[in-house]
Amino acid sequence: MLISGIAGITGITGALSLSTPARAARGEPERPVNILFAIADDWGYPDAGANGSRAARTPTFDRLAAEGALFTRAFCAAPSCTPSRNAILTGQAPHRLGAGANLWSELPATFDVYPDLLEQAGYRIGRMRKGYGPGVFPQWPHDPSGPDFPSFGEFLQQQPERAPFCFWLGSSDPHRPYDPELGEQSGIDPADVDIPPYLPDTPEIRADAVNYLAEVERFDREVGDALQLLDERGLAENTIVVMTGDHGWPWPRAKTNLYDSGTRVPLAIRWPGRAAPGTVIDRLTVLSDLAPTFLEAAGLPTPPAMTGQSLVPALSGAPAARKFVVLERERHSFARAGNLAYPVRALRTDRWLYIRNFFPERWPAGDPQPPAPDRGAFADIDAGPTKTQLLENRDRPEFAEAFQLATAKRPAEELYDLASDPHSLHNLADRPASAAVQTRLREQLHDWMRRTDDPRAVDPRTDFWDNVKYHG
Ligand SMILES: [Ca+2]
Repeated sequence: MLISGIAGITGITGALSLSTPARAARGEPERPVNILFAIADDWGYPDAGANGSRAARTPTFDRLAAEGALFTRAFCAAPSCTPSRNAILTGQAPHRLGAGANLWSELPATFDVYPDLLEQAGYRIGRMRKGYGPGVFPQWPHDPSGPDFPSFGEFLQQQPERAPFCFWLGSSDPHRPYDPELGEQSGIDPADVDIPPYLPDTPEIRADAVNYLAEVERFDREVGDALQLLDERGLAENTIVVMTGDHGWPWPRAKTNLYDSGTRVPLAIRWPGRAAPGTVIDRLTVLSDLAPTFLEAAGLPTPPAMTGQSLVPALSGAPAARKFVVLERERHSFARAGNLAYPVRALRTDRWLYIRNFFPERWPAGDPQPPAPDRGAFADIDAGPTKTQLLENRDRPEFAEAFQLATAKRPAEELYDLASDPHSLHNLADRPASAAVQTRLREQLHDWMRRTDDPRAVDPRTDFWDNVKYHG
């Protein structure tokens, strides 16, 4: 087993409360740790206290970071609910999951997901609220993230003493739409909100952001309640707690985009005895790394199909070995005539972001003309006050640039130097000074796509994901 170094817990009853080394010291067989996975819906990297936010108060996230490890370069595999969650569950890059790379799709039951693998190894599994998806799963006995429970507390009440558990705490916060009353009650000062340079800075957009941050804080409180349950039951020392979100915030040029605004996520992991308190990990990490991490924690091998890499070495202090992560997207919502996808791959290094847009003739945020009577314009941008204001004022000088950045067609290749341009506003592709790095990153991306059986490595303009059934 992989657990080591934790101080033995004494004076607490209940088999689950005993730390693994304490059992080992008494000659008893080591027992796997419990796993609590808390995932927000559309929570961007900047919006946590430990990540430097002035406006968001996230004492639970900050506590997990202080008592464990804070990951500063974690990314979702795809900035869209369904493929991001599928990558977490399967430990695989979305392009390997067939229809599962699209929003509102069907995940074929042929793919192994970590909750099932843990269940087969003796874990009890469960989930609350948003798990897999949105999508359908007719071949599965329950949601691929686990059977449904009303709350973590009710799941724990039924927990047998001697079995380990794996629970998916899936919040719907801070997904749109928002309740302005919650924002008002939060007391968050709109003046403390950091408006990124790809958006106009208006009172309406600040108010919209306050409502979003109020839901971030509600998620943080909910996870805080779960930590309290672990404390009360003496389970904290033997439970891995992971807190993250499925992709960036639901704003124009963020969610569904492969810029950091869409892909970079908060991630904290508390694992007593494994990650020293206050550890900061800048290793490039993708959320498909979690499945092999959970399996290794349970003493199980990583299935060869998983493209994710266990975080156990990084949590133990091993130096970063990974040079890049690959991010991707296929079809998000029904946003283009014919329900076409907007296929993109991106390679993210410590310094560079290289993006390949496979259909530069398509509109990245959706067609300007609604593709169907019940759809809006630019339908890959979530509806809300910010989108409304941006679209209604698109011709005014103070809105025009942000509107173009969010909606205009993009070249086949983009290249950004994140050291000087963290918001990816200045495309360096096809400039002589960056030609060498562009060529190197293009080749690294293609090589990774080929090695991981990405259909677009063979046929860059395949229509496979254009034709997958949309269940929304
Ligand atoms: Ca989401």
